Amino acid sequence: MSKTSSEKRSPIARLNWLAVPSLGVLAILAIALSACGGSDGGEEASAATAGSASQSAPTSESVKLVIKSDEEQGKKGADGQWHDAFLPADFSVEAGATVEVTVYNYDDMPHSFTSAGLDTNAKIPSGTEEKASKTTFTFKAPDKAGSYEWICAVPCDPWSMAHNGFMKGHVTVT
Ligand SMILES: [Cu+2]
Repeated sequence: MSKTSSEKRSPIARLNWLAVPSLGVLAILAIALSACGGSDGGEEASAATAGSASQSAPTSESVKLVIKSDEEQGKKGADGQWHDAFLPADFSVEAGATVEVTVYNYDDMPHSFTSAGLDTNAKIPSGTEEKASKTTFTFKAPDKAGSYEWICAVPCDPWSMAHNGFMKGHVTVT
């Protein structure tokens, strides 16, 4: 142990000196690194669909939803006011797919994603503006294409509960 601590700066200085003629190697490394960096974005994009790629037989897909309250300017209604909303409230899935839904709730009120047609009743606990609650649930998309309504069954923003695109919406099965 004492030998390591006795090592001083000279090895580092030597390394620097050695690095000068190997600029070509560094350039190649830089290119390789930037190539890796470039694929990062793609990696993230494919991560969302990784579930569908790995489970080949019945298709699976994932959907991410965010809930924001009126105070957090969730979504502006036709009445000109901000309202609680699922963002988005309407989305499409493939017929027969296993759909994994992840909901981030930034509202300090609980909500639900309830749909008889989709055989789903997911309770979504409250979160905070700083830290959303995260809820993941899965439903099987019907084999029959069409538009399936869901509602929030937890009493919340009355206007939102009465208007599509806020606390109710449609899942389009294609
Ligand atoms: Cu609600």
